[in-house]
Amino acid sequence: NALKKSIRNLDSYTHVRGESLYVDDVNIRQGTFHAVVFNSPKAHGKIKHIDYSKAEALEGVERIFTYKDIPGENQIGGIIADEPLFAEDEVHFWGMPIALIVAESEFIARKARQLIDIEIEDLPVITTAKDAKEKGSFINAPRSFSLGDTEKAFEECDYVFEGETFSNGQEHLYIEAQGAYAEPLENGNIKITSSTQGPTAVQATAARVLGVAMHKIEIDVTRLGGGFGGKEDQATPYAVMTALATYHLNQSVKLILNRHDDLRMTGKRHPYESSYKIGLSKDLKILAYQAEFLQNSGAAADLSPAIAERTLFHATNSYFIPNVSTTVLSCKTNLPPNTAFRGFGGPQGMFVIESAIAKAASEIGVSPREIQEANLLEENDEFYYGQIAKQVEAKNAWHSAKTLFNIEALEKEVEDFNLKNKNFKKGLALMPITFGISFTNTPMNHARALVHIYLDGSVGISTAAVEMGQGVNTKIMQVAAHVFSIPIEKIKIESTNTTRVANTSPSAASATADLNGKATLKACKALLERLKKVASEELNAPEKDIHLKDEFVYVNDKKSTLNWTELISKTMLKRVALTENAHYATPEIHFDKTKEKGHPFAYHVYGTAIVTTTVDCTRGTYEFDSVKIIHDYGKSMSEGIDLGQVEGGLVQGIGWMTLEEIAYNEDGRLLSNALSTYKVPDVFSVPKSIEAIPLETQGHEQAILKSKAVGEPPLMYGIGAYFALQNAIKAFNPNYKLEFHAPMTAEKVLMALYQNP
Ligand code: LUZ
Ligand code: MOS
Repeated sequence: NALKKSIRNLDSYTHVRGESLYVDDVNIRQGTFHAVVFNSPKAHGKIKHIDYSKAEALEGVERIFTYKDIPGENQIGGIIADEPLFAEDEVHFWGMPIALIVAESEFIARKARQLIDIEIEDLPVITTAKDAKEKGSFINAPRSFSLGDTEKAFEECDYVFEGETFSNGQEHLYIEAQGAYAEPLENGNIKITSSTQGPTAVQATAARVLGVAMHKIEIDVTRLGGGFGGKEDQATPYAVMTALATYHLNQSVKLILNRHDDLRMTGKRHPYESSYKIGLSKDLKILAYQAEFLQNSGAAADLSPAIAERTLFHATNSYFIPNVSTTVLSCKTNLPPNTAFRGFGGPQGMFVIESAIAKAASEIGVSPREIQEANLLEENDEFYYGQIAKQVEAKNAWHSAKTLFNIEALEKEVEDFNLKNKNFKKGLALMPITFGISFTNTPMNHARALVHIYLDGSVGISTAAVEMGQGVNTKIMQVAAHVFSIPIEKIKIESTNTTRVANTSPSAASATADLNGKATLKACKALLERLKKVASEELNAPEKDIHLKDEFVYVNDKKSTLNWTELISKTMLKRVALTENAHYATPEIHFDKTKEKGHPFAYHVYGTAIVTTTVDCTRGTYEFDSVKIIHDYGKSMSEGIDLGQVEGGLVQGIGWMTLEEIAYNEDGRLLSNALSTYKVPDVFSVPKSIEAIPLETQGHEQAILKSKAVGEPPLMYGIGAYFALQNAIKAFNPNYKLEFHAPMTAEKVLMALYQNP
């Protein structure tokens, strides 16, 4: 049974042996050049003069490419055409690409980079969203969603609270940095091996920049060493740069950013400065909620408008609120363009409502969880963007978590500990999540699969899915093994290649296994029908009685002598096609941007986490004792892979909320520019115990084999870590005034412990 729980990620064997192939492992052809990007040493300014002569004179330097060498458009912007590949007369962020140095080796290219003289006349630098708002610096027009009448509702509230929050950016820190390898084929065609989540975006942008037809550019992706959203849009420029050099030199060119360049040049999760107003009745019902989100978009649009939109979609998290009004402003600053990051703006929106609830609870003098519990979404509630909530599991997850993990006992443990201990305090928080599955941009929700059965009965599958460690290839293989009833060893998942599967959406939005899995399911089922017809002719039995099971043809429940391999060769002899290409588009979804209402999501994923922390009140350091999660996997088809996604997402969310601190100085220079100054979770900072128990549900028809999307939702459990820390601090320092300024680093915890003594 291909859907067994014990299925392993099919890459695990080559991963542990160090044999898995990444871009840097591609066999390069003789004479390949290596490239390094010359990028801006200032965040904002006019380029007065650049002197490349010393760099060009260095032995081993082949050529330096600038915007002047671009035969097509110097433009890589997707949603908005506002981002050049190479700067022309102005630079807009520290690290903005200006030129590509191509040399015999990376070492020489790097040395040449140091020999470039550049003179930049400084222009004013904006690094914060608030500053951008004050100066009227925006990417596009604001977006607003609303339901009911907030103004009127606030007047009827017993309690109204206002406040501000900040959540910082987050570095993707994929283990494999950005990189690409371009090679010239015949007739000016170019093949690019790219570490991208979006092969079609790379292909289309390369064609645009080179001024050639898309069919001249082929993109191939074997796997990524992590993406997390950082390679949805921002793998593109580096791939295009290698293609540009290959176009001119007719030779292969390889560009792999080193960590330092990657940290400095690429965008991150968007920092948000937000303000909220929340109104409640005496019985703790949230009657009105208003929020303004200032998104620090960076120097160009990138995916910011779509990310801003998802912030609005998730602004009410798991709660039903009858009167809501939210606005998001994408603020243009002089930081590298910020980009997709697991959760895609959703976590930023959810942090604000959780902060508002914590603030209200603290002011009213109740536990936040009373407010959370009183407002959980129910069946047929209306999300404030118009979708009617169906198969809602918010309360189910919440109450299951409370009972299964015995919340009373956990809370008593925390209380007892805090009574007995002076210098250590524990804190506990519950974090419910609700996350919408689908690209919010409806036209992106489709995928294709190309399935070949070879004449020996082995199977090769190509889809638009990019494997980035999330296990999507394993799931696709399971789908095919399930339909054909053959062992997974008979199936191979091919690289993701634009010549086999074209016009694809990026692997993103947690939707990759659903979209590509459904396309694979459709293709396999079509092939199965053909095979059954052949078997029915061979066995003289009606087609409806034919089944495939464990590599044999069955007539009703009776095993025939015809096995899978023989069936395939019979099919071949009858000249019946053993290849199928299928297209899948998510049904029923729609969204009207003029009204800001619709049904944008195929379904939602739910869950609840209970986070417990212990704070060392002398040092401000902390540990997470345990995270106990009830998660809505639907009917998981690959429990091990899904559990890995929950654990990884949780830890990444905890890192964002507590540990990872991106810092730019006033001049817009990245200070946290190495792993010595940017701290990510490690074995010492992961929770001492993580449990993630499946919620008993029926799954959802639009999820692949009812196995729900699992990529992004668990990240938001990490928000609970922030509030657990707040509660521990309050236990030590009752005068502490709650602050909502993430990440809650040890330094900030220490200051909070001794605030207002
Ligand atoms: N990418 C995108 C995403 O283009 N649209 C989305 O809605 C989305 N959501 C989550 C992650 N990436
Ligand atoms: Mo994404 S944040 O590339 O799903």
